[in-house]
Amino acid sequence: MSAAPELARLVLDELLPDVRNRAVKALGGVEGEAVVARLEQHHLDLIEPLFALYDKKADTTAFVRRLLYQVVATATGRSEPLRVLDRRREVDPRWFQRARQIGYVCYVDRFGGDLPGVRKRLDYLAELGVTYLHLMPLLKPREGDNDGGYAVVDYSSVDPGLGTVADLESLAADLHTRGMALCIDLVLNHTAAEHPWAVAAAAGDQAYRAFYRIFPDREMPDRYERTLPEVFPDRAPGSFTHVPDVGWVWTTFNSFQWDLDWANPEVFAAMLATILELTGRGVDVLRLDAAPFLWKREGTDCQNQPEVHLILQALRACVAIAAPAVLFKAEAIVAPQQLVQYLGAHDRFRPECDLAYHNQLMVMLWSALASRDVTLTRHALSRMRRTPPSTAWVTYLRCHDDIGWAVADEDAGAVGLDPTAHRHFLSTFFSGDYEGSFARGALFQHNRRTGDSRISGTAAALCGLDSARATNDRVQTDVALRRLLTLYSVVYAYGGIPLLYMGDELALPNDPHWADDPAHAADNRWMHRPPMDWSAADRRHDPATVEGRVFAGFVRLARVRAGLLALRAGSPTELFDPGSRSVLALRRKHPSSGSVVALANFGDDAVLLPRDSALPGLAQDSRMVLGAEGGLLSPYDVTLPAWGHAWIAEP
Ligand code: OTU
Repeated sequence: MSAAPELARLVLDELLPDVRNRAVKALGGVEGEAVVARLEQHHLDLIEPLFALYDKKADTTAFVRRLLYQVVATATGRSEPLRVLDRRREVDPRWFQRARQIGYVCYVDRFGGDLPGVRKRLDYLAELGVTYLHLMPLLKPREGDNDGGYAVVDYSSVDPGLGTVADLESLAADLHTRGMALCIDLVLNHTAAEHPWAVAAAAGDQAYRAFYRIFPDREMPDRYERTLPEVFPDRAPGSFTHVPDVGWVWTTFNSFQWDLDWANPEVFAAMLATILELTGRGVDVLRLDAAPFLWKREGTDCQNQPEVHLILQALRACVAIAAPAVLFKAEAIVAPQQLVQYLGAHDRFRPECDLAYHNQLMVMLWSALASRDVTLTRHALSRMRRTPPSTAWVTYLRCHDDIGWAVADEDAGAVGLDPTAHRHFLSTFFSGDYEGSFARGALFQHNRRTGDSRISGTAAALCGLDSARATNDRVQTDVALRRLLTLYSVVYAYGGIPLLYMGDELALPNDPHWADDPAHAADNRWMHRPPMDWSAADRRHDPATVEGRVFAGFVRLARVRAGLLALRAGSPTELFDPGSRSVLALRRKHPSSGSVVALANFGDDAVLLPRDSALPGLAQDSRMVLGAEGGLLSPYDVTLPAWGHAWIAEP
């Protein structure tokens, strides 16, 4: 990268006067100068990675100049309401770390029918304290099976079944009026096979062939596949698809999802244009789908390559100049050591994504639930590298995907578990096949070669609610609900933006009709993507119902969380051992407001924690702010019921 600073200087010297002219002319002196300042602030974070990625392929100077003009044009063309958001968030760059941030994830059609329908449901979300709405893929997908929208044919249009671009803009504006942010998916790794770029490539257009990775024969695919894991071994084995008259196309996921070749600078430019366009629609957060897969290298698993991070850093810098209100969220469901890097936690910090899914927390919560033992959970989470204070996790329990058992061999080994056996136990337990298991999930993508499998099922079903309801067992129903809320109490306390997955607030069961749609029948992830049950939602204020109890639990979690400064993101979470194998204990500190301790019991029995030994250092007049008992904290001990939880706050 040695020549990059020199190049950066050149570019800046040449561009600055012109950018200043344009920006001041478009936005006036105050705002125009801010654009110039952003360019000065971020240009190195843009130029260095681009230089490292593309210098051998393109005239980097000309390429950078071209991109920067696009970026500046976006900045100067932003609407006034969006520039107000830019301004606010530049003044308050940690806005997304607030304790009052609560996320909600849903499918547009399954939640509200269409985008205008979602607008009508915002009061419902407000009841849950939601400040961040992640709408599942909504850009125009291919017809038929499109992997839940992750196979896009047109990044500039909204799926006509869901609405229009204007509807998206109106929804974003509504959300902003309510202080809510909008997150949407951006599928960066691949397009649909029917995307015009892919169609042109298939027709022989050389420029577009270079957008994808297409091989004339099996030689290279075979070489890559020696070290490539399969993502969908059942449904879409291998990582390449033979397309007649075209060749072998790299398709990491389904055969209709063609991987883009990010080694081609024109792919970078094209996706940047897409991103810049979306920032203009009022989108606040882009979920970068399948980020780890962007760069391929023979002899590796083709995930988390260093170039992936360079790409994200360069895109990040572009957006920081063009639309500083907008955040990136990494969807990198990878091992913990690799995961933190998406937040910029490399040996040297580099601004990268602002948010990333804490999939390790998610996996470790389920692991603790099945084993009634938090030793592995505590060990694995404590071992993670600290994340930069300017970033935040999104914490979650369930999402639309399967659960893959990302249990690191060294973590399992360190606590005396056989990693393969433990992963196998988790799959067997949550599929319900394990003797005495309360869970009712299903195996996803069982790999006959490696023996690995993942799990599908709603949170409620995995917590035992479906099995309890099937036998009308009131006691087990109660226990299942406690498990669900206790798991979520950790998600809400961990320090990040907690994401509530649509339907969990009503403990929705697995969708019994998931396979009825032929486009879904081969993919059992649809069992945990049930349509919103609005008649169940109508019972949410009735405490005599399951829905009423769960919903009230979530409302309470949100309300209490919002008042606890220590739960804001941006500072480390400390896990400690309160002297019980079944109790996960964590402490969050805030410099001015005192700490919060969150306790979650994963055991079948109540646990009594003597205050002196289990919770040392906690201020005498601390209060129980959340928990079965509520109210005052005994000076002597804390009792956690089976599957119960408690939050204790220092005054
Ligand atoms: C993502 O998931 C989406 O969340 C899935 O719904 C899509 O099917 C997929 O991309 C393709 O677009 O492997 O099993 O490390 O784990 O990107 C799901 C990230 C997946 C991958 C993740 C991927």
